[in-house]
Amino acid sequence: MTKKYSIITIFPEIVKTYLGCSILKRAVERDIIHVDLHDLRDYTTDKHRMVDDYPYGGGPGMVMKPDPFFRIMETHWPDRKDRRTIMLSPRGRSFSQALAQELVHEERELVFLCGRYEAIDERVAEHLVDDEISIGDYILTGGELPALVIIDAVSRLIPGVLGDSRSAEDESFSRGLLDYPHYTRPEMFRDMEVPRVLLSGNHRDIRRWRNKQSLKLTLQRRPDLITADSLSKEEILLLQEIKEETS
Ligand code: 9WO
Repeated sequence: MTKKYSIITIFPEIVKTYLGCSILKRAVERDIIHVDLHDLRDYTTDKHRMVDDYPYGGGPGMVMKPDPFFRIMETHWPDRKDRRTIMLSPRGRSFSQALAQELVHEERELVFLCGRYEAIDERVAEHLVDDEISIGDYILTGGELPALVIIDAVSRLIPGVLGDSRSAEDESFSRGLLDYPHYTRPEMFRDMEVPRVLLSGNHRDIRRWRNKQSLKLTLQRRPDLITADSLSKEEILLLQEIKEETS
């Protein structure tokens, strides 16, 4: 089944460019994903195709008008049950690998509303939107990049989008640890060597080394990711070793 996304934006070109490259391009060509782009200005009714207006109550900047959003939703998704409408917003719930997993299993079409200017009229969020999602605590100039971030993270979870052999790799992040260090040829670059164990051909030792490096990095950089119930017996032993080495 094709995964369907729709993006509502006043800058469809931004989105089109990214989706026309690399892995997502191939996924579109293979009908694994399908993306409809909608220019919000096509749903205005005035001759200047205005999508913004002054804020009631005053203040800086412009606010996106509700009418074009309501018109586009009524045109394409008259029935709410056919779509899950996502607004990209710094006040939304945080995007994460777990939310990407939830969205990849969503049966309904994913419809992304991308705002611009200072804000969108609150009645859009209240009446049209199922989820507000934030990709991080910063302000951008619009919701297009966050929509692409979400489509990217969700699409790579669909079987066949990446090489199939790579799908198992995701387990490491969904298990909640940082990735271990990677190396490729040459064995000696300038004066920098590849760790010997990776050249040993001993796959048990390699797995153990990688596991330990993952734990070490996670402990150093993201200790918040390590919780008592997230670790296996082997990992608890490795953690012990790391703590002894560094004390
Ligand atoms: C501007 C602003 C200024 C001061 C305090 C809070 C503020 N919020 C905004 C704002 O949301 N501006 C917008 C720009 C309006 C519509 C879309 N824009 C947006 C979306 N900027 N940043 C995002 C976003 C979305 C998801 N995850 C991170 C950022």
